[in-house]
Amino acid sequence: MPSITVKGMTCNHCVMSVTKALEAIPGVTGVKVDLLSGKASFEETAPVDMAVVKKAIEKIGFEVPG
Ligand SMILES: [Cu+2]
Repeated sequence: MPSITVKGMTCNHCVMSVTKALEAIPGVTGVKVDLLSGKASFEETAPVDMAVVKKAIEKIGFEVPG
C-alpha cells in the first residue's frame, strides 16, 4: 500500500480535503489519511504515479516533504 507524508493538516477538514483530492486520482482507492502522523495511504486499482499524488496534495495547499 503506497503512502505519502502530508504536511500542514490541522483538523478533520484537512483530512477530508486530502482524502477527496486523492480519491479523484484515477487508480486510487481506499484512501486513509491519518491526521496525527501526517500520513496518507491508499490502494491502487491501476499503477499510480507518486508525482501525480504529490501534485494533487500540493494543489489544495498542503506540503509533501522530499
Ligand atoms: Cu483543517
